[in-house]
Amino acid sequence: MAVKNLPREELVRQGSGGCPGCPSSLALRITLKALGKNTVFAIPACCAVVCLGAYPKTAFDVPVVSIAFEAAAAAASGLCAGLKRQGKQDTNVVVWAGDGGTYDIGLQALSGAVERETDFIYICYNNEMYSNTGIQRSGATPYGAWTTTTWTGKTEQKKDMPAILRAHGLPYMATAVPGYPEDLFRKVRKAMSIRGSKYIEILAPCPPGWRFPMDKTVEMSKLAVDTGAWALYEYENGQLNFNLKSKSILEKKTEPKPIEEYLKLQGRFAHLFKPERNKQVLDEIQERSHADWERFRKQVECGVA
Ligand SMILES: Cc1ncc(C[n+]2csc(CCOP(=O)(O)OP(=O)(O)O)c2C)c(N)n1
Ligand code: SF4
Repeated sequence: MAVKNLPREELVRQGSGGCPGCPSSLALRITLKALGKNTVFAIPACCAVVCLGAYPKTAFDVPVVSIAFEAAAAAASGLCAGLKRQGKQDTNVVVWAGDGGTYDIGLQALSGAVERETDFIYICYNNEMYSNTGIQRSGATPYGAWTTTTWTGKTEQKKDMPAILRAHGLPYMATAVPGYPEDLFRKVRKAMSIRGSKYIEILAPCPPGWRFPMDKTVEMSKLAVDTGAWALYEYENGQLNFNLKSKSILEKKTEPKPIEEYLKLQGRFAHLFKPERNKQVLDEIQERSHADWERFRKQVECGVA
């Protein structure tokens, strides 16, 4: 579906407290266009709930359960049980959480809800840090990135959260970026058509946290895909299927752009370029990315995800 054909109805109202260029708010608008009004959200502590949902004003045009940081997926299980009891099984139960609430503090609840085969969609908008509380590192922060708790660059690699989810044997998972709204819309609609637990992870380039101009959010998310720093794919029936530019990178029809082109536009990696270029760390990041793609190729070849 082309962007111009997406539903006109806006379920994220004007006047939210999100920063200009907020990737979470942008992705949420697209996601809600796919979900429609028959939706209830469970949202843990994160930017989305603070910026869009603060009482007595709210930018959400659907009901939201604002829940403790660690408990969003458990709340979704409860919502599903309550709706089932009321005979309302056609309502979309959706968690919208940051990477802190997903990779770190909400992981146990998420794992439990998926194991219980809760019929919900869990969406992680991954801005690769705890932005709401002042840009601290999370389990999703990439190697080398500055945050207020990794002053000289993170020295550990990020978790492979999608692989952890796939290991739960869930029926559907997908990745997306705000820069390709049609792709995100289609994936949300697909998740809605499948029973059981679905997981979607959206890369969310955050201008204040990543230190780039606020009019570049869409561009940054597309550059993540073009450089292979972020892969667009779906996992269904035990198979991985790559989408858009990521498909041609996987099939070696397109060479990804050098990852430096993506990193050098983000102030959080400025220490890798100034006062001089840190060849060792930049090479490590590039090699790691190549290795990730080789692993994807093997997984697709062998049909093992
Ligand atoms: C148990 C608990 N610990 C810490 C906090 C403080 N806190 C609120 S939001 C937040 C950061 C959330 O990070 P993330 O989930 O990545 O979402 P983002 O802020 O990036 O949107 C933290 C640490 C809290 N509310 N509850
Ligand atoms: S800090 Fe980032 S994720 Fe949070 S509201 Fe601002 S742009 Fe959005």
